[in-house]
Amino acid sequence: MSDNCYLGLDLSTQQLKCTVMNDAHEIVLEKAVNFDRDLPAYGTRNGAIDHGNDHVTSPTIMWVEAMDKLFESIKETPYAAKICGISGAGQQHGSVYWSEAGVQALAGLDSSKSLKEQLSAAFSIEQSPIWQDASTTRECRSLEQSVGGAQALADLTGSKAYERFTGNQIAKIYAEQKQAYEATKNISLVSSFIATVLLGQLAPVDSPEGSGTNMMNIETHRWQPNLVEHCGGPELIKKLALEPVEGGVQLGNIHPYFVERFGLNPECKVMPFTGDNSATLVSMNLHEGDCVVSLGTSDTVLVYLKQAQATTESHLMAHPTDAKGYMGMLCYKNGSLTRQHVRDLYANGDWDTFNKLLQTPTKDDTFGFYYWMQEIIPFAKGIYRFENGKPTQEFKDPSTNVRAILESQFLSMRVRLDRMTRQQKMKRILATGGAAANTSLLQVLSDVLGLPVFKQKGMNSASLGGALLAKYGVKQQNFEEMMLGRQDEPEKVCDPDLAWTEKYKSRVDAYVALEHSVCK
Ligand code: XUL
Repeated sequence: MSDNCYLGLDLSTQQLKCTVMNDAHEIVLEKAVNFDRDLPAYGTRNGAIDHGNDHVTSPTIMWVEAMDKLFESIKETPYAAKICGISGAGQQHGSVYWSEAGVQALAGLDSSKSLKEQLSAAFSIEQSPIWQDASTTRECRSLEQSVGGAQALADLTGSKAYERFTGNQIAKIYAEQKQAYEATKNISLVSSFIATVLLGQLAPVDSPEGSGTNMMNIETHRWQPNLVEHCGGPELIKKLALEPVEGGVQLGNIHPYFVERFGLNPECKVMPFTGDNSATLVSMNLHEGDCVVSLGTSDTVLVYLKQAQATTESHLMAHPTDAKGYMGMLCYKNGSLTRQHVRDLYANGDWDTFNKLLQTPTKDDTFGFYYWMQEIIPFAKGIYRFENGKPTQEFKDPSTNVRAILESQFLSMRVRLDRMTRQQKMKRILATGGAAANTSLLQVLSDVLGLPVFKQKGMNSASLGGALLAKYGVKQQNFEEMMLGRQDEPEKVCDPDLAWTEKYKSRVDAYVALEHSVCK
């Protein structure tokens, strides 16, 4: 076995993480820079800045400084010189705006200075809009209209128009910040931004990331000219500059800056970076009938589809290691932060108390909908409760909220998963993300979906997926062959109580009707 190592990075909402893996796929190093804790000067909360009116950003230069810090700490380990490939993931949809000066600074990086020192004037827009931004509804409707409606756009790009999707974010900047837009030489996504810094020149997005823009054709994996022009005028195609590429291609060697400053190997290859969700899919090496439920800042449900049809409530994205396949995805904004909010209000801010309260399922005619932040599916905001079938400000026993939020989140997954997979039978859930550490919560998930829940070792699935994509690119090998015999079997953590599953099944119609009523 060689001494080679592979580095996976994950620039997520709250931190920049890394996983270093060896050829036997053993994790030899994990590190993280947490934005709120380690870079407090930027004043982020959970990694983001909320400007009100659903406008949410992160300071781009904070991500640069996080790269300085992370590579400083990798340098101190025995692995820096052994890393022969780097790939990784970024929170999806977020965008980075490079100025002409920024592009030049990148090409001439000087290893005696930090990245932050050299890139502080590199961005024509200093705050990157991120996936939590929901301020582009007008742009969304306009884009859909331009092609004949929401379903038509979904058929073309894999998704109807969503506020956080990059094309709509760019369209808002194009309309409202003309000067800054004109001063923008190139636009990266969060994922391709890291690859760009590592290469010292613009890196393309990969096709799964292109699927998160509302501007890429989901069949050809190329930018769709009429959509690109609708979002950012005739000059946008020049700012995007490069067509999307497939996972596993080699983009080039790492910039000498990282060799001189952090001791990386000059032959280290950089592969395209992907989205955090597609990287998670890679780390789980999904088989037919597997469904990933990732419980993090956002909750997502991921499936591997060989054939698919776009719907207006789920996403169809290109698959990171199968250019002909798809990743089907549901994405909820009210994930862990909203569960924590309910824990703080009703369970003394304590997970043990929360878990004890979970032991009593709610009654048949009790439902809650917790759209603390503007939700994505359904597009709704606010908290709504129903007891004895009637709306109520608060449950008679307020601790009911604890069980109600989980039942509601998981019933939504159940209903949409059926529609997205066209009732194709799922066999098991692979749970990941921070909240997957809570087995009581996973039991509710298992009961509502009627499926056993499994977990893989290691919690940083997106950065592990990045390390696997790095190896995939270095070895230029078939992905499934590369994974043969190299993965620990996931461990079963819960079996569903099928009597409860039946009860939930009988509640689905009432749930759908009430959800519909609160979305009006
Ligand atoms: C997916 C999405 C979120 C982010 C979180 O469409 O918006 O899951 O990728 O990092």
